[in-house]
Amino acid sequence: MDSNFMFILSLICILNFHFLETFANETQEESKLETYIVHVEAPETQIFTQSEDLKSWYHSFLPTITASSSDNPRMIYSYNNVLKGFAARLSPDEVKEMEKKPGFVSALPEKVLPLHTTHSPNFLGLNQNMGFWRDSNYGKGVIIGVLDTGIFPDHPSFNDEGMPPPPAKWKGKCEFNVTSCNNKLIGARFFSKEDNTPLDEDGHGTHTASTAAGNFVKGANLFGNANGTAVGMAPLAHLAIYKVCSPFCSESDILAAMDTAIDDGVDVLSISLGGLTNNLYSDNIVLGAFTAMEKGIFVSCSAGNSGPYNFSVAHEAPWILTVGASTIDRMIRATAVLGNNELFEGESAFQPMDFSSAFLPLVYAGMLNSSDLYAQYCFPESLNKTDVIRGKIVVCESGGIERIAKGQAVKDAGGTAMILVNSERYGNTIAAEAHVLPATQLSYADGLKVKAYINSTLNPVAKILFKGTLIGDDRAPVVAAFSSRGPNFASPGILKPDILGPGLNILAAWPVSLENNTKTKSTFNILSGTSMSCPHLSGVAALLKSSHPDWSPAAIKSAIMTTADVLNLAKQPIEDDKFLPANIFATGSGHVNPSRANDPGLVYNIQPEDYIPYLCGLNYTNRQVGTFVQRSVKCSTESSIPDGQLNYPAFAITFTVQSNSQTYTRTVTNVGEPKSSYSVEIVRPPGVDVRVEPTTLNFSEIKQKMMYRVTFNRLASAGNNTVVQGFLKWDSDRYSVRSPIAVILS
Ligand SMILES: *[C@@H]1O[C@H](CO)[C@@H](O)[C@H](O)[C@H]1NC(C)=O
Ligand SMILES: *[C@@H]1O[C@H](CO)[C@@H](O)[C@H](O)[C@H]1NC(C)=O
Ligand SMILES: *[C@@H]1O[C@H](CO)[C@@H](O)[C@H](O)[C@H]1NC(C)=O
Ligand SMILES: *[C@@H]1O[C@H](CO)[C@@H](O)[C@H](O)[C@H]1NC(C)=O
Ligand SMILES: *[C@@H]1O[C@H](CO)[C@@H](O)[C@H](O)[C@H]1NC(C)=O
Ligand SMILES: *[C@@H]1O[C@H](CO)[C@@H](O)[C@H](O)[C@H]1NC(C)=O
Ligand SMILES: *[C@@H]1O[C@H](CO)[C@@H](O)[C@H](O)[C@H]1NC(C)=O
Ligand SMILES: *[C@@H]1O[C@H](CO)[C@@H](O)[C@H](O)[C@H]1NC(C)=O
Ligand SMILES: *[C@@H]1O[C@H](CO)[C@@H](O)[C@H](O)[C@H]1NC(C)=O
Ligand SMILES: *[C@@H]1O[C@H](CO)[C@@H](O)[C@H](O)[C@H]1NC(C)=O
Ligand SMILES: CC(=O)N[C@H]1CO[C@H](CO)[C@@H](O)[C@@H]1O
Repeated sequence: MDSNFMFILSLICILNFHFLETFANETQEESKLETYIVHVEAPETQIFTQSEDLKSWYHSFLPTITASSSDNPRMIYSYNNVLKGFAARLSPDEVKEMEKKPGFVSALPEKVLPLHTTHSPNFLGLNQNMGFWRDSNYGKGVIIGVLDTGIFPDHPSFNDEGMPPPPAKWKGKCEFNVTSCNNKLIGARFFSKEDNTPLDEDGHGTHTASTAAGNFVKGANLFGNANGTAVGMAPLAHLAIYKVCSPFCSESDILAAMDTAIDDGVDVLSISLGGLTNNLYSDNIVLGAFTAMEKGIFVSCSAGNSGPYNFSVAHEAPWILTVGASTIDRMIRATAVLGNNELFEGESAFQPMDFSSAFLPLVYAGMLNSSDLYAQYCFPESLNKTDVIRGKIVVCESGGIERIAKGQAVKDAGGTAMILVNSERYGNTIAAEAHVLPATQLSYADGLKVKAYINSTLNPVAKILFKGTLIGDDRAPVVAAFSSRGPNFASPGILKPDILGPGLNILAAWPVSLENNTKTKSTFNILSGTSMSCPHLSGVAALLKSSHPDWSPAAIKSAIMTTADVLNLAKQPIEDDKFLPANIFATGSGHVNPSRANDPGLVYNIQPEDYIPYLCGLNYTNRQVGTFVQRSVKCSTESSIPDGQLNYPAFAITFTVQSNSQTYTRTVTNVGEPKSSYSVEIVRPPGVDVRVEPTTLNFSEIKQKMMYRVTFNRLASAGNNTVVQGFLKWDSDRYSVRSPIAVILS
C-alpha cells in the first residue's frame, strides 16, 4: 500500500480514537465493562429441555452480585442454537473469576465487524418466462434471511404482488407496524440495544435484500443511468430481515440474529459483513453458520473487501459459500479528454446533460500544497485554503475517504468538476457513483498519464464527456481489485474464495432519493463491494433450493462451484483488476452460472458429521471441536483427516519439503441421468503430476455414489515459492463437472 495512504489511514484512526475518548463519559464502573462472548459446555449428564433452564444455567456463570441486578442487566443474549454460551457485559476481573467455574470454555470481548442491479440477472443468464428462472419458479417458497442494516419496507422492490403467503414453518416476527410487512417481506427484526426499529437508516441492507430477492420494478435507474427493470435473483423468495448493524455490526447482535433466524425457519442466510480471524473456532459467525448448516440452512457470505492482498479472505470455513466480486458488462461511461487530445475512458453515475463540453483549466490537488497530504486525497476542508481550484477540473487521488465525499469537497471549494484517479492497489477497478458534481473515475495507469500531462504544460486543460449507459463490455466478468483473496490461512486445504458474483456497480433499491435527499418510495443506488456479490449468490442458492428441495447445503454449493465459468464474455480466461489472467486465489472456482448450476450432473456432498474428522485434522483440541458440534468430542477416538481430504469440490495443495506427494479421495453423487458414463480430463498445474483412479465412472442410477482417488506429485521441473493452477473435470455426453486445483510450491 502507498505510504501516504497508510499515513492518512492512521490519522483517521487516531482522530476516531479521540472522538470516542471525549464522549465516553458513563460512570467509571460502567466504562470498565465490555461485551464478552462467553462459550461454555454442559456436563455430559446435563440435558436442558427448556430454553429457560439453559438461561438460568448461563446466569450461574455471572458474578453473583450482578447476576440479579435489574437496573442494568449484565446478560445481553443467551444463545440457543448458534453456540452454547451467552453475551454479557463484564469487567476483566469478573471474567477471571468466571474462568474458574466448571463448564467455562472461553470469553473474548466481542468484535465490531465492518459491512463488507437491474442488469445482473440478465448478465447471469436469467430471463423472464424461460429457462432456469421459470424452472426454479423464481425461488418460490424459499425464505432468505438477510443480516444487515435493516430495510426500507415501503420500497416497491418489496411489494408482494404475485407472492404466496410464507410457508407454514415460518415463525418469525415483523417488528415494524404489521402493515409494513407482507408476503414478500415476511419478517423484520432489530437487535442492537441502541435501536428501536428494523428500519434501514443506512441503505446497505435495503440494497442487499433487494439484490437477493427484490420483486420486479420497471424503470429503475440512477439519475437516468442503468435504466431498466430492477429485480432480485430470486424474485419469488420471501425476505426475513435481521438488522444487526446501525451502522456498526457487533458480534453479540449478529449471533443473536443468527440464533433467531434458525428458530424462525429461514432456508438461506445472506451475510455481507465480517472480519479476519486466524482459526475457525474463534470466528463466531463461522460457528453460528455451522449450526445453521446442520439444520439444512445455506449460508452465503461476502469474501471481504481487503483485496488484492493475499490471505485477505474472510469466512474460510468449508460449510460457508464465500463470495468474491467481479464486474458486469455494463458501464456508465464518462470520458476525460485532455488538452493534448489524449482520451481516457472512465465512469460516473451522475451525468448532467447541461455540463459544458468546452475545455476547462485542470489542476492536480496534490500540487496545491505538497506538504499537505489531505489535499491530494481531496479531504473535506483541505481544498479551501486556496482559490486556485475555483472553476477548474480538480484531479483527486482516491483512497482514505468515500469517493463521493471528495467530490463534495471539490464542489464546496468552488471546483467545477473532478477527475478521480485510482491508486495502484485498485488498478482498473472503477466505480460508477452518484457524484455530486460532474466527474469521472479513471484507472491507475490513466491517472498517471493525466498527472504527467499536467506536469508537462503550463496551462493544462481538460473536459469530461458523458456518454451514458453502455452494455456489452466483453472483458466482463473482471475480478474487482478489492475482492479478498486466498490462500486460506485457517484451513489451507480448502480453496477460498469459492465463487465470483457481480459486485461492481450494482443498481439496487435505496431508501433515500439522491436527487433531493428525501425518503421516497422508488429510488435506486449503485454500490460496489463483496457485500453486493454475496446476495446475488444467496438468491441463486434460493433458486436451487426451490428446484431441488432435497439438496443439502453442500450439494447446492458443489453445484454452484463445479459449473462456474472460467472464461469471460470474449472467451478469454477471466482477468483481474490489472487485466492479467486472474489467479486461482482471486477467482476460486470461477464466475457463477446459475442455469448450469441447476443441472450439474454430479455433486460432491458433505454430511454435517463429516466435518468432525475434518476439524480434528486441523489439530483443534477436543474442546475446540466441541464448540462447533455443541457436544463433547474425543478426536483420539474419532477418525481424523487432513483438510484436503474433506469431500470438497476443489483442491488446494501445499507442497513442502516433507510432503511432495499427496493422495486424496473424493465421492461424487449422480444427480444427472441414471445411466451415464464420465471420463476424467486433467489439466496439470505446471510442475505437478496429477493422477486419477479410476479414469472413468459409470453410473447406472440416480443418487448412486462413486469414489475416485487423486494423487498429486511434485516434479523435478516444479518452481520454488510459487503458485500454480490447473483443474480436473469429469465429462459425460451431457455434463462437465470441474474442480479447480491450486498448488502452492513452497
Ligand atoms: C405505526 O406507524 C405510524 C407511522 O409511522 C406511527 O405513527 C404509529 O405510532 C405506529 N403504530 C404502532 C402501533 O407502532
Ligand atoms: C427507462 O426505460 C423505460 C422503458 O424503456 C422508459 O419508458 C423510461 O422513460 C426510461 N427512463 C429513463 C429515465 O430513461
Ligand atoms: C501546506 O500544508 C501544511 C500542512 O497542512 C500547512 O502547515 C501549510 O501552511 C500549508 N501551506 C500553504 C501555503 O497553505
Ligand atoms: C475550510 O472551510 C470550512 C467551512 O467553510 C471552515 O470551517 C474551515 O475552517 C476552513 N479551513 C481552512 C483551513 O481554511
Ligand atoms: C510531476 O512533477 C513533480 C515535480 O517535478 C514530480 O515530483 C512528479 O513525480 C511528477 N508527476 C508525474 C506524474 O510525472
Ligand atoms: C424526490 O425525488 C424522487 C425521485 O427521484 C421523486 O419521486 C420525489 O417526488 C422527489 N421529492 C421531492 C420532495 O421533490
Ligand atoms: C496436525 O498434526 C499432525 C501431526 O503432528 C501434522 O502432521 C499435521 O500437519 C498437523 N496439521 C495441521 C493442519 O497443522
Ligand atoms: C465404463 O463404461 C465404458 C463404456 O461405456 C467402458 O469403456 C469403461 O471401461 C467402463 N469403466 C468402468 C470403470 O467400468
Ligand atoms: C527449487 O529448489 C530446489 C532445491 O533448492 C532445486 O533443486 C530446484 O532446481 C529448484 N527449482 C527451480 C525450478 O528453480
Ligand atoms: C500473492 O501471491 C501471488 C501468487 O503467489 C504472487 O504472485 C503475488 O506476488 C503475491 N502478492 C503479494 C502482494 O504478496
Ligand atoms: C457530564 C458528566 O457525567 N461528566 C463526568 C465525565 O467524567 C468525568 C470523569 O470521570 C466526571 O468528573 C464528570 O462529572
